Amino acid sequence: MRDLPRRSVLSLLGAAGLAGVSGIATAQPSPSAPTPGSSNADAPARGATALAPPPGGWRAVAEDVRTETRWAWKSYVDRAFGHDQIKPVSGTVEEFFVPGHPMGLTVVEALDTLWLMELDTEFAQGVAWVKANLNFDVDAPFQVFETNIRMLGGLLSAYHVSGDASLLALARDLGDRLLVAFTKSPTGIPYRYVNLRTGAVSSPETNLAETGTYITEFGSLSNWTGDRKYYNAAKKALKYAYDHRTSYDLLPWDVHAETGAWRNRYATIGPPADSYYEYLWDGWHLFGDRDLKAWWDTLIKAILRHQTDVVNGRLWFSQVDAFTGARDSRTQSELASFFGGLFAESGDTTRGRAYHDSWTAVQDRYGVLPEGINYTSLRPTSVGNQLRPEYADGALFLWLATRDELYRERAHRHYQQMKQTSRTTYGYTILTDVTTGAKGDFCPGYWWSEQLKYYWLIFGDARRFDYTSHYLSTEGNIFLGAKK
Ligand code: IFL
Repeated sequence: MRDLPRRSVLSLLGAAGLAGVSGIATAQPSPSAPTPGSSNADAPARGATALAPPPGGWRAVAEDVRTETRWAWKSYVDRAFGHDQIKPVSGTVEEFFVPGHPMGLTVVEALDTLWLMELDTEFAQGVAWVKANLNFDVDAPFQVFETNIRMLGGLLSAYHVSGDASLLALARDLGDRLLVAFTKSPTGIPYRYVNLRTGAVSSPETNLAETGTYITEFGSLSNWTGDRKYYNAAKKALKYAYDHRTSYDLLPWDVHAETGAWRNRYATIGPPADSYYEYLWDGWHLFGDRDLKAWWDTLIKAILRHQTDVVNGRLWFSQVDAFTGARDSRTQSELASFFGGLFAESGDTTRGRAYHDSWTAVQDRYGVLPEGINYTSLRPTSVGNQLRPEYADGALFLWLATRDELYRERAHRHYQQMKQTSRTTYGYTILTDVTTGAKGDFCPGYWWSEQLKYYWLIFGDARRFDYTSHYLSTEGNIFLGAKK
């Protein structure tokens, strides 16, 4: 494994399935994918949309994002400091991992965002809390996937931006405790839960995302500690699922960690599969591992061939039977909307744009994306919105790849809409119904790590972010590209 890959790669993604998508019927595949770890830094794409920036320019929008972050952080510190999540309507708290046992989730999720925004007092306050309080010797089962992307990822990104060795030591301690979920499994697919103190594992019934969303956290831990065991465990789990793909090169989304048997027949790009695919690309991007690139190429080609579904001129990806390729459902989870950005990162900005366009039609209709839709009618299948970042994530990575102002416009509308619908007494909250605007009382940890950061990077021309070489994890954690 190498620290910083330097190879150029060829895009193996064709334009299959795009014919008939509104405005891009003659779309061609992008001639080449970006060098891993890089993006097209300055050049706007040919055909980029000429849009006037808002009054005051994008910098003013970025400053507003920073002001909102500082305000929400103050409420969190005043009302909930050290608790996993604030309930911003009532000003009370909620734990995420273990009932009644705070792990400071919001602190850990927020750290690299605060640093990138140059909110140095707040960053120092968060790091001080972590050093004084965070302890993983807890006698309780922790969900391996969530603990990895949120806590391990948050500590690693805080280490990346600060170079503070005590944060890496905490990350290593946590990594060792999580690793047991992999090493105790006969297949190498991790159990869903591990007791962080005793190492007792539970819940072998798992899924694709919880099988394969580790390689960038575990790989960065390997790079920074010099111990390859974390990378190897994460790759083994990815490989097990890949090696057992169906004859259609598709992966059902549920699997058993002990037997390795698929637990259902169906393939989706949404949850609970989504970030398995994301981490194949990301592992190649970050570590230059050719196996991961080859697995990505095979699986994405099959997804494009069997799951592409163009309805009313819009690009979607249906749920299909992985053993026959037959369509099962025309619903789509909002969580899949980050794929627009993932396509762009992999060099396919045409398809990325088309998929982001599809979700833009949903945003235009409801203001805020519902958790799920039937894409033939665009009607919600689930009317809530858990303060989701995926559409802004897609906008950022499409903008990084093309520099088309269109994506800033879209991210700006997402931000404005969030301010209008989710801002409340002590921060930002989820919506229980996007069609009525009814609010819940809960601010998820990822809000601090994801959309605040995505907005800051897309509007801010951030001095501390390397726009030419960077990596953000599925949780938005930065493992490459902090400019100190
Ligand atoms: O934890 C977040 C992360 O982006 C992810 N899945 C869902 C969350 C945000 O919606 O991988």
